[in-house]
Amino acid sequence: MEHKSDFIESFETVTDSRRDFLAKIGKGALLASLGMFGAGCEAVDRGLFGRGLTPIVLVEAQEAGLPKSDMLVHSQNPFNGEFAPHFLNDDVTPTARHFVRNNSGIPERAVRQDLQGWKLVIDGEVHKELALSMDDLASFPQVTLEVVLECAGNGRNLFEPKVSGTPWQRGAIACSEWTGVRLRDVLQTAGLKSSAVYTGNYGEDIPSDGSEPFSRGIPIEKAMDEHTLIALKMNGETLPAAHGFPARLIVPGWIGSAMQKWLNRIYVRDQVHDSEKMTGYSYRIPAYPIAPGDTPPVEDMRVATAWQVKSLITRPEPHLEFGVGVPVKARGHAWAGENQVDTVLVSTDFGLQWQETRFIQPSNRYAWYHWETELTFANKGYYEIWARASDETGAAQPFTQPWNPKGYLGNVIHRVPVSVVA
Ligand SMILES: Nc1nc2c(c(=O)[nH]1)N[C@H]1C(S)=C(S)[C@@H](COP(=O)(O)O)O[C@H]1N2
Ligand SMILES: [Mo]
Repeated sequence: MEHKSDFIESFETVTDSRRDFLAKIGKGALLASLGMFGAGCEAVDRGLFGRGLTPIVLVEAQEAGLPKSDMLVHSQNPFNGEFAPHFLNDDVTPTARHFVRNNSGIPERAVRQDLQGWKLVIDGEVHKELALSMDDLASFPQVTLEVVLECAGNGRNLFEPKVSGTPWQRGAIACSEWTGVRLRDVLQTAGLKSSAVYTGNYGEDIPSDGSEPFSRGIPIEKAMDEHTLIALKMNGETLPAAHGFPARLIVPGWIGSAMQKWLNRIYVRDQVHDSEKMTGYSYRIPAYPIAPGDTPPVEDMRVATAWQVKSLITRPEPHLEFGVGVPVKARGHAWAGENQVDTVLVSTDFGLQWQETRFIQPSNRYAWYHWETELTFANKGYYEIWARASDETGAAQPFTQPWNPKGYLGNVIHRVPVSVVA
């Protein structure tokens, strides 16, 4: 494999000149100057010079085929959209049903599926800096895994009192099949120094307004886990623009924000990554339970990592009507971050009695478990189907949502209302 350290040097130079350039001219002049680089000017959210000499251009969601049909759209630019749980019934979530969560625009290169000028740089606390092409990545062993990918803010809309941020209901979650190379194999090729403790992950969606690009990181132990991937394919196909073409991280069991899209740099750090999205109240939760509405001091906040045990009811869909005594098939999924799911119990009487469910093991570690059962209602009336998962550690889903300031890691039980008629 070729290791182009001169590429890294030219990057540093370009970054510095970009900073001067941006300081000297306003945004209008910057947009006008894009003409020089042959970039179209229809798209609104544009950045310039991400890495190397190729300018990075961000485009609006429509150019990436968004929204997907049946999506509940929260915002257009940046694009954020999810699916109602009854659209998430598949064992493996098709790409057409995978939620999308973006902090900025989508790189034009992703829309064009254009690899020109793209490299994945590995630098920082490594013995050998790497700048890998897609061909380089293809030469590593390829691994395929079904992995649950869930936004840290999934379920935020269920927090009381309300919190700011995208008001995700229950659908910022999916379990697709991801194929790519082990991050470990790539880091071993670069050779980690003993000072390496964390990664700082970067993507090509660099905002044009000069605000800090979306960047998060993971501890070296998680980066070296055999299940942590640099994914190049989703459900057997080249990564779609919205999901991170040409490469993204897959960090099984952890919150979605750890899974950097449009990945172009892994900066190995000798300290916990200290980007904006790793510090303050961003993707961080209180170290202890707090009263709803309280804001703990920032030094009591901890980086959010793995998800807790959780389940979803995908059948029946809410507000259907059933006949007395007629069996109703209920079904859904369960997952537990880095733990194994143990049981999913179902209740139709507000938790007085619980019924066991048939349980289908996941196809691999970190994939969805599936559960199913039949329910019969002896009387007419209003009912709620409740599902409650527990994991191997004995943890189970709460009945009311514990509160935190940004509405992260919500795992309150799912309740589906139905009516029964005589
Ligand atoms: N470069 C980049 N990577 C990113 C993001 C982003 O805005 N930019 N959003 C993150 C968040 S918060 C989530 S939940 C997941 C969403 O992945 P998806 O859009 O493929 O569902 O991507 C993560 N990776
Ligand atoms: Mo997220």
